[in-house]
Amino acid sequence: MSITTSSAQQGGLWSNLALWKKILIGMIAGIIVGAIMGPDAEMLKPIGTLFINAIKMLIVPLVFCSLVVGVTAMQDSAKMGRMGLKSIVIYLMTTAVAITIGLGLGTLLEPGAGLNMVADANAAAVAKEAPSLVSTIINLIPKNPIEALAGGKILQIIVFALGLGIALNMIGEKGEPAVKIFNSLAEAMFKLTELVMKFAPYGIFALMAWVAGKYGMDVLLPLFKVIGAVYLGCVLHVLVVYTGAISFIAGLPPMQYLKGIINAQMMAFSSTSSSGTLPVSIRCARENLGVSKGTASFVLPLGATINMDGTALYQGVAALFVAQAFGIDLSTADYLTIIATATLASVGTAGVPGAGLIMLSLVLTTVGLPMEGLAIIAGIDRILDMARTSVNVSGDLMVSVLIGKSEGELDESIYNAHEPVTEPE
Ligand code: DAS
Repeated sequence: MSITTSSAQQGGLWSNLALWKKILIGMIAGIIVGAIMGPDAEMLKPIGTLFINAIKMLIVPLVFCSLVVGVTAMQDSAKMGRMGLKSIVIYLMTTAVAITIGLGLGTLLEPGAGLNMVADANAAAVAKEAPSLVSTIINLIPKNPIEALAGGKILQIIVFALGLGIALNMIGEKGEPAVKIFNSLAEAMFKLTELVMKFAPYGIFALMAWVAGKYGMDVLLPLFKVIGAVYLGCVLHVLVVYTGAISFIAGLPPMQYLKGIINAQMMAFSSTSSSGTLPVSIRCARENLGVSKGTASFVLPLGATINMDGTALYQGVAALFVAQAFGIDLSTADYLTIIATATLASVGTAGVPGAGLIMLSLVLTTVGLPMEGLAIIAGIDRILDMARTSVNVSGDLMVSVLIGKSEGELDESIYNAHEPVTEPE
């Protein structure tokens, strides 16, 4: 008699649950255990600290390698260069707008206000000298890139990676061996990120237990405010910025754009992966929006790699949530640093589930905000990732329409073939 066991029985229910479900269970279990244990839950914190340190371990190599790969992914032909340049200018502009919306909503809604959390003594004791704007700009260029890498000076690492990527493009064939190495290192770092995230449920369990034990249950309400702020920001960004660009820059009716991208948005929302949504994005661009094959197959993969408006917006909200939760006032230079870091770092965010959380640790590190805040956000990260990935993909498709239109590679008969959502009388 053959005994068949389901994969769940073979692997155990836990091992077959999706990671985000495990994280959610870890978060809820942590809150319950923390509520029961009270301050004694402090004993669980080291497990969470291990997870936070593992996340920190990823930042420098992941950002450096994925950025170099992102830049060298561009072709060097004149047309591709022109399209690449146009795409990147639009990407960076809409990303800066997105993070400004995030910071605006975070300031307006104050999701973290009243939490009065205290970070570790060593972190809280470091009095932040607000760097002047001039010194922030001067410090963008690393005097010693190795020291920048070793010291985790993120903005300097980003600038060096962008410069190295451009230089590798310019030396052509001679740069190919190095590009191959960076590609495999980037792949390895994505895999290591995946491995670290497997530990997330346990790390977040421990951190949420510590948080709930120390602060009580009133830590939950602010999380719902974070979700509300991110979702509101995402909807605003698509309905105002993207439809505005389609209407006023491409001169096209926006309803066809919104209708044409729905399938890609659904895929992005459920998969939380821009890269995983690419096949659907390319089909939407060509079959619904009339973008040519050449433009779609260049702009969309580039966008899935380096255009993450939803992620940048989320980082604005999350950074302010952490600052408010720990009662840390941010200076104007801090706000500008967050805008610069999140805009540039979104270039380094991989189009895979949860990548934005890793980038958030980068933004928090850059402005000296406590990493404990990351663990609180991590518990609801999947819910936030669904919205931000949908915006990331919507932005990629918007740019493909603008580039297609500007390069004369948009078939407006296909674009306008879509019946507008409200049938004309
Ligand atoms: N999930 C990422 C993406 O695929 C975005 C993120 O994690 O912020 O775009």
